[in-house]
Amino acid sequence: MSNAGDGTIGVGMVGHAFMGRVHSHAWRTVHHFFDVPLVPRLAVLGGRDLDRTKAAAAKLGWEAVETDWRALIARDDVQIVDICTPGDSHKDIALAALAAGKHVLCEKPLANSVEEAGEMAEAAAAAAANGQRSMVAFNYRRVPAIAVARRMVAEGRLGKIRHVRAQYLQDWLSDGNTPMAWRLRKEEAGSGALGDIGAHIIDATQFIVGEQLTGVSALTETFVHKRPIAGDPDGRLDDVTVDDAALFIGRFPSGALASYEATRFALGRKNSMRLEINGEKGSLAFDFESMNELSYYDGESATETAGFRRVLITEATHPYVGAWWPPGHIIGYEHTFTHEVFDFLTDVHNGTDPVPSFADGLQVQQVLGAVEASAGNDSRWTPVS
Ligand code: SOE
Repeated sequence: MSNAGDGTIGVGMVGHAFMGRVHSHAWRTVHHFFDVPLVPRLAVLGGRDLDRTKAAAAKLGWEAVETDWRALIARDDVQIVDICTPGDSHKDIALAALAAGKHVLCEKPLANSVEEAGEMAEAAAAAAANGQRSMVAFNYRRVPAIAVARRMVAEGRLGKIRHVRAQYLQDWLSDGNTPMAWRLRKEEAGSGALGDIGAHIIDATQFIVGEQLTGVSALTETFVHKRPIAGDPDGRLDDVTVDDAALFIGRFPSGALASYEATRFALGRKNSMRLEINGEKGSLAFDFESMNELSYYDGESATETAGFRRVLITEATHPYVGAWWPPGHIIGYEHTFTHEVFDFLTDVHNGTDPVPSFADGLQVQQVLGAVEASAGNDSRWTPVS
């Protein structure tokens, strides 16, 4: 479906903070590096404040602005609605966009609750029958090294999987004087580190091992309960109503055991998403802070010089890499979003359903819900339903 039969397709994006900026970069650049079947037009940027949205549109390359997302959705020059807002508006915007016949890309986590995610997944499935495509933006699936890890597990290079170990470590909230933000209010974000970055390691590990968690036991903690309101002349504090850290263990149907840690208080770790998979025949280790590298231990060739090998994932044969630079000329965080919109545009053109789907987003939401239920019930073992 393209808006004028000229091989282009109009995008309307709601939100222009961090995710809006990196999505804009992806929509702007994708057709310069990938053979996209549809060239995206950055038609409309949605934001609440007219002046700030106009300034963002000028900086990020959007043709027009709207201060009401309903007006953005109603426009004839918008075929794709890209949701880059806090989680409390994901459901309303996605349901309205699907009802209006648009394709939808929605940032993670899909929603702020299992119930909301369920409504979204149901609406997306119905819309798919009408040729509308939807995707939840778990961008780390499109890190080449993570795509290679999934391929190696699927090929049996690690054998039967025994352990899945994932930590997502940031430190931008370590200082108790860091002001309040929407990510710290339950009514806006749904949860704290758990939904913001825990969702990523849940999705990334399930993507790599090719199966889904059946149950969890969890701990969550809020270290700093009150934070200053930015710019408040009286120095007033506001309540933090989400978790600052979440630790949980889980089990996969194959019997593999899993451990997860998500925190924004790991002082010194900036965006360290660390994954390690241990199998009968080999192990893989990854750290997003060295996102072009994968460490591989081949148990089949264990000799006196055995050890983890550093594999640079920058060959043209590696997923997505061929579109960029020669071997060794590494890529970054923003490239994963370009990969994401390339795949989304390809699915929209081909009439195939993107992954991760809203149903995948719902399943991650169900894991998040089980973690919160367990943490609130003496860390009791809680099935993922
Ligand atoms: C903040 O923790 C954040 O911006 C997340 O919201 C993103 O999903 C992650 O990619 C980087 O860190």
